[in-house]
Amino acid sequence: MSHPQRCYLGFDSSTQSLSAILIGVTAGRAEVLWQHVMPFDEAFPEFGTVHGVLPSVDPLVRVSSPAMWVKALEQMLARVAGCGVDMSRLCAISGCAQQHGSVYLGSDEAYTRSVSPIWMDSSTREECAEITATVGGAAVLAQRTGSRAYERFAGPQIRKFYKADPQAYVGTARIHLISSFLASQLLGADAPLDPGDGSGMNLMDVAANEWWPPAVDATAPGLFSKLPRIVPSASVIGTLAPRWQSKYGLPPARIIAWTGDNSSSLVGTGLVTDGHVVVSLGTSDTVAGIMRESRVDPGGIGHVFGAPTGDFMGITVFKNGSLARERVRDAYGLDWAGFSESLRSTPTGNLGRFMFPWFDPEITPDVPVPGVRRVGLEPDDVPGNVRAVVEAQMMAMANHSRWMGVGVRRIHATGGAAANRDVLQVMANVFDADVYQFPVGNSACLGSALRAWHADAAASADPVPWPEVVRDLAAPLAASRVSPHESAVATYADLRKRYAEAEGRLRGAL
Ligand code: XUL
Repeated sequence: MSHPQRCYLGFDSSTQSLSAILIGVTAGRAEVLWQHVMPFDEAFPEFGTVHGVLPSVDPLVRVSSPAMWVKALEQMLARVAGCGVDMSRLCAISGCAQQHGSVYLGSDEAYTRSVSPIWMDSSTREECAEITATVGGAAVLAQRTGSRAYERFAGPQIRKFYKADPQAYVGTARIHLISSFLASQLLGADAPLDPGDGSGMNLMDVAANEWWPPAVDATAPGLFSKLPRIVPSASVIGTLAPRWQSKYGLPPARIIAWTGDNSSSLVGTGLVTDGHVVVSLGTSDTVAGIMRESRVDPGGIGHVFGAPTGDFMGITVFKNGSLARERVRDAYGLDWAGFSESLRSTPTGNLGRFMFPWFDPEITPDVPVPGVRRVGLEPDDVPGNVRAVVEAQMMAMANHSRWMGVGVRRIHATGGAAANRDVLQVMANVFDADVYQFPVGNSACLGSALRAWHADAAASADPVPWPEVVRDLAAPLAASRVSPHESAVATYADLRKRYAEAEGRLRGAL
């Protein structure tokens, strides 16, 4: 193993696992030194999660365990300490987490709520309506906070908690997002939030990067004092707590503000300027890109979040991502090779047959009542259903990301399913864009390590420009390019319209 001058550690606390990546930087060149993934279900069975989520009788409720995330972080620190790299060179640590999840703490830092609602939760329809009405309508809320009210966003979730358990709410001194909660664990003190994650709350003024008082007041009484401070993404927020230094022999590394997984993924796929998009095929499927100015979606789909570069990011989020693909695969007893074979053996456009893979309530479009819908497709047609789920996801992503106004010529693909080139071929054909893969699969986690480097260099009065930070590890692999096929592009241009019409009809009938 080489001996880099400086090391940087990045974490990603996602829905299903905690990951860590350690990078080394020598004379401006970066390399990955070590990485590790801990899947929550297998590593921490005592918490009883399934795909990282606690079982719930109500299909709209999706919560997880903050105590599990802390345990994972501590175990990961132990692994980092024992990974064989000289840790005296560790200069800075950052991280990211699944967005929107909120953690509730008393003044003694004990949990005032043992569970955390996460991004998959859709149980706050009523609270969304109340907040929207109080601030003067969806357009006003979207204009200020970057999004109309969304059920998974922390603001509506906080309101629901306040209404359900006012006493516990009053006893709550601090409400963190998962990112700032885990950063606090590393600091051994209360950590601030960055705008990339703060913008996923329906509480922050996205242009000013400050809490927006009308939304804070509309959400719950006395909320302002319970919210963390907001600091720029590249802020040094302290050093690794003495407790971790002595327990694991780690140095007083700088802690850089944590962010949301989607903004971190922008860095981890080299998207530090506008003009391209990243499509992430993970537990959630997302389409995101950098925006120079905040342009809110007039249709009320999608969000404007803060970007790690200090710009804005446009993003559209789909709940039925990898778990929907897995459900189709499992329903027909396939493995991923069989899934790919089905894609290859079926015609582009699937003979005009559609699936709407709403296994869970969908975010985009807003589908509160789950249930898979098929148009012209028999449920027992194995390859037809495999093609249908992939085409549906790609057409929905292409249709519902048009509002960002980014002419998509090139897509940076990440997330587990981005390893599957048959899936990427459908993506290229539907979007009519070249699709690229990346050397490091976990772009959110890599983004954390790169953000740590970027912020540490800036704080050391030796700034490294973003294009240099992403050059070695987050550049698309030229040889991985998947290009669109002309005839398939024409087929999808027509099919996308028909898919959108069918989607509108189905939603109208809900
Ligand atoms: C973003 C969102 C998801 C989670 C997944 O708005 O809800 O992408 O961040 O971890």
